[in-house]
Amino acid sequence: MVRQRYIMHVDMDAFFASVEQLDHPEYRGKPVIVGGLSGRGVVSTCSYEARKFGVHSAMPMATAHRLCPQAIYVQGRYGRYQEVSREIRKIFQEFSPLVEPLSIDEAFLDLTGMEALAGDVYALGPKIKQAIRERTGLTASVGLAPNKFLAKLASDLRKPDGMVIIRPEEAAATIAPLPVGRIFGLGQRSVAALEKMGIRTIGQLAACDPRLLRPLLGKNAEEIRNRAQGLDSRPVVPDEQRKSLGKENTFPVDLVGMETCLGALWDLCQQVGWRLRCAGLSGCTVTLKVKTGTFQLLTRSRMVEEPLSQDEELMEQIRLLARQLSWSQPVRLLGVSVSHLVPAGSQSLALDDERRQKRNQALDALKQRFGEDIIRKGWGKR
Ligand code: TTP
Ligand code: MG
Repeated sequence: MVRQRYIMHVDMDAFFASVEQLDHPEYRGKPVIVGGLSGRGVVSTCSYEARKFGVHSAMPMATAHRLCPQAIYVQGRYGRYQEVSREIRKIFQEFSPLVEPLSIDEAFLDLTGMEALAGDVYALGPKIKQAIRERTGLTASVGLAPNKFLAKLASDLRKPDGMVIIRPEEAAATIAPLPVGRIFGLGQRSVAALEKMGIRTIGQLAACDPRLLRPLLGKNAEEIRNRAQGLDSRPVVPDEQRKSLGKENTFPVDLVGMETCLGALWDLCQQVGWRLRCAGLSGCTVTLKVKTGTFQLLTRSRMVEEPLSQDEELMEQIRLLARQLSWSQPVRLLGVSVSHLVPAGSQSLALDDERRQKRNQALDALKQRFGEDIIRKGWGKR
């Protein structure tokens, strides 16, 4: 019998804006918009109060001003958000030794094996929300499901401050009525092509003959149909085990001009740099990925002599790569990734010690929470 997996996805609510409301009580309950305030800046995120006016991430600031002139506009304070992110990561690691951070404010946690120890694994959802609230003063939304796809979808269903469990037996019925656009990795163009064929919901896609999907979705057809059926066997992979580490963003509205794109790339560099440093890694190759509004895909890579992990170093390479491209077309997606990863610092032995120490600390925390038996019963047999 296949053992049931328990995957949790945790995502902070309106993260940057919530931190601003936390630090400035006078902002609470009001529309708060965080982002680049200079001429061509874009919105990083906004509070739920601002979302009612139609403001969203990656929107040009000028548009946000038009939609919600009364909002409080704040220049992002990345260092502060990283500080909070570090605290959240500590909490994640207290709940599972297998944590895959996706960005500064979200992660997958593999809780498989906890059933013998924690009793009801589903009770860990409210517990992690409570720990986050108590230790950071912020709210998170949590999804708990048998795989990554369903867990991420679940955490998004009742945002903000949501908690959604999708049990294996409920998965098909829960996702069937949702629009196909909810499937992560399915782009706008594929959604439009499916809609043209009358396939609007995930349920319709799940029931569709796979031969019909191949011409529309290409090599991803089978994977996407699996997702529509609620299936996803991808493991939770901690950053330390990755071959490359990156972040990309598809913008709700195409970005125009190199300056605007560089602003968005700086955001991405900070996120990638942060993940590298959290994982104790540096990288030797930097790659810039650009998808234009007409779906033309361009990538440029550079190797560096000294492995890097600092945001500014990463951005310097990205600037050099950006100069190799023409920015005459609108940009739909930007990505930054770093590969050929090596342990940060030249003293690899010292780092091994550090890793071992970190692992032992995580295990001690687990033992304290669930008793000495956790190691033997919990993670031995995966
Ligand atoms: P998200 O989790 O996508 O958004 P959010 O936390 O602000 O709101 P939600 O409640 O919907 O989860 O992103 C996390 C942070 O990353 C966000 O607070 C700001 C930053 N970010 C950008 O800087 N640019 C972007 O385009 C996006 C999507 C996020
Ligand atoms: Mg979030």
